[in-house]
Amino acid sequence: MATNRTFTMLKPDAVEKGHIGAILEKISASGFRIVAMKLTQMTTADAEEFYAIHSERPFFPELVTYMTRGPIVAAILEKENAVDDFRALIGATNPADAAEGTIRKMFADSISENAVHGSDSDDNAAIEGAFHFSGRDQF
Ligand code: DGI
Repeated sequence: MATNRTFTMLKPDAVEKGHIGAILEKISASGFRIVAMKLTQMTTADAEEFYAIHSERPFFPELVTYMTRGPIVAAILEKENAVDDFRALIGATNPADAAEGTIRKMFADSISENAVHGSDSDDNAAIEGAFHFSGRDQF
């Protein structure tokens, strides 16, 4: 299976609760190599662009407010089958539906504050990684 990359954000709720270390530990222990990483805060324009696909959904204003209210950890991760394996590691969008041992089951409280993002395709991983990192920031 090919080595490829995915993009993740540890969202404001996870950072506020002090879960950065525990989540990164779980990501590393699951075999992902950190290719790029930073603590940053999204502007309203950033969040509206990043989540543009959801702009017509009723939860969109709440999503933008949540994602901009404090710092996030943005990172690019590398592993064989990275996109699918990382989606499996984080679990279902709604933590109530997430499997035991997944990051959302362990660290998220609700569908609207679900602790972590993971790209849903190789194409989106490349787009989302480039949204946050230039080529020279990727190792
Ligand atoms: O790829 P995911 O993050 O698992 O899910 P997604 O791309 O469908 O949605 C992006 C984010 O939008 C998700 O992590 C949380 C939020 N969201 C999605 N569906 C709902 C939602 N928030 C609320 N409040 N209600 C929803 O139905």
